[in-house]
Amino acid sequence: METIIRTQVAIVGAGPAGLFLALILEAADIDVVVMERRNRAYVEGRVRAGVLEQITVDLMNRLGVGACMNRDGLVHGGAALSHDGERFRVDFQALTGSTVMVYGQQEVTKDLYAAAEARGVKIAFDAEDIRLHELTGDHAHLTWKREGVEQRLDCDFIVGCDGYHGVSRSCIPDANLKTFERVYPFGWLGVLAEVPPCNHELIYANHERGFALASMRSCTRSRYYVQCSLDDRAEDWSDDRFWDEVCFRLGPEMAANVVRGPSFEKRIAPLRTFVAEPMRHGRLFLAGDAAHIVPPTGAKGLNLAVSDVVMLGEALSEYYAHNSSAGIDGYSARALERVWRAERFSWWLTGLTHRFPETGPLERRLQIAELDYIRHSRAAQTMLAENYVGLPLTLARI
Ligand code: RFL
Ligand code: PHB
Repeated sequence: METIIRTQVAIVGAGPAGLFLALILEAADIDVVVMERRNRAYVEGRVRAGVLEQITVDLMNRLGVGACMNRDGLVHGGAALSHDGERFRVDFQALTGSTVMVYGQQEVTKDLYAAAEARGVKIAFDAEDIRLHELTGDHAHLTWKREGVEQRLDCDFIVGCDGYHGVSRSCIPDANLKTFERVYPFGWLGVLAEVPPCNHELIYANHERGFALASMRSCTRSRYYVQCSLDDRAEDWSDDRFWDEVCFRLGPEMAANVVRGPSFEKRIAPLRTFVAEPMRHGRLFLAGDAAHIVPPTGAKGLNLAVSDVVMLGEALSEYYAHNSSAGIDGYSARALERVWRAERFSWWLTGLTHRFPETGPLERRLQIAELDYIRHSRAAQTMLAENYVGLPLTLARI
């Protein structure tokens, strides 16, 4: 038997993009239903991003979900870059007036779920085999199965917030979608450990043996990454091997500060640059990782998901409050302009800090020359800083 329900906006995917959008629309009195393939514990358990731009911090506060972040998050006014242990700091705050917030995506997700539950936002978990129908007509709807029973949701619009591997993007005919993709020839092995961080701010380290990143979740919990081969498996990396490699790549001075401890999460993530455009097809909009992926080097992924849904939230509010399609018609172009800037930054920072198969002695000396240039050029540091803290939602023009 089929169950039919109706809403104004159906959101596919209850990751950060889907949940932020649901809360934005709920605050504007727009009816939403969120469909999630997994269960809540699974989504809350995913360890991912750690750095929030000011636009994300502002949105959390505007939605009234910022209390834990304001209490537990760490405000960082800068970060360090290093090569072979030679380290220098880029002062974001002095260069741009802005800071970033170190607060885990896992915590953001928990805060969003708590608010969604308290505000009665409808989220259907364990929704199997979601399909999107009639995207270009006036009868857009979704179907899915729950415990074998087919369900149907009629709606005005569908927003695909279902990540890179989701179903939404694949519903757009090839002829209507242009994609750009680069898969990097290495991965990041990430570890979480209940030990104090080695430095009070993040360190992005270029080393002859490959990239390393020292990050954190709190004053007692560290997050480290090392560039690894795509053929590696996390099991190949004992904790000892991991700590030895982190210390080696950060250089002896920082290594002396690294506190080792048992890892409680160890995983390899692939790196990808990907953009699909446009981010709209008829009554379907794409937002977040469903439309674009950045390598994690610039900490942009989650923040880009946020800028998309802020723009889409404004556009849908305008549509419902003023019966105007101008915002939804302009959404894709507006979002993509910022997406491409962040793609460029993440691609550039990845190129500057990683070892590629083609990195020979010449390429490495060029990387070091560029790092030295950044170290001694206020203009170069400002470029890095303004991109790292996040470009404004409406891009400045000179
Ligand atoms: P998500 O988080 O992938 O959520 C998508 C949701 O959709 C569900 N889903 C479906 N639901 C229904 N039907 C289907 N067919 C579905 N298919 C999928 C999924 O179960 C899931 O719940 O995408 P979203 O919301 O767009 O959020 C994007 C961010 O999660 C992502 O960009 C960041 O994690 C990227 N990222 C970082 N971003 C930052 O801004 N700062 C960082 O410091 C940062 N570090 C990182 C990162 C990503 C990493 N990995 C693992 C790729 C570090 C790493 C290692
Ligand atoms: C993290 O803490 O997980 C993190 C921080 C900065 C990045 C990527 C990941 O660029």
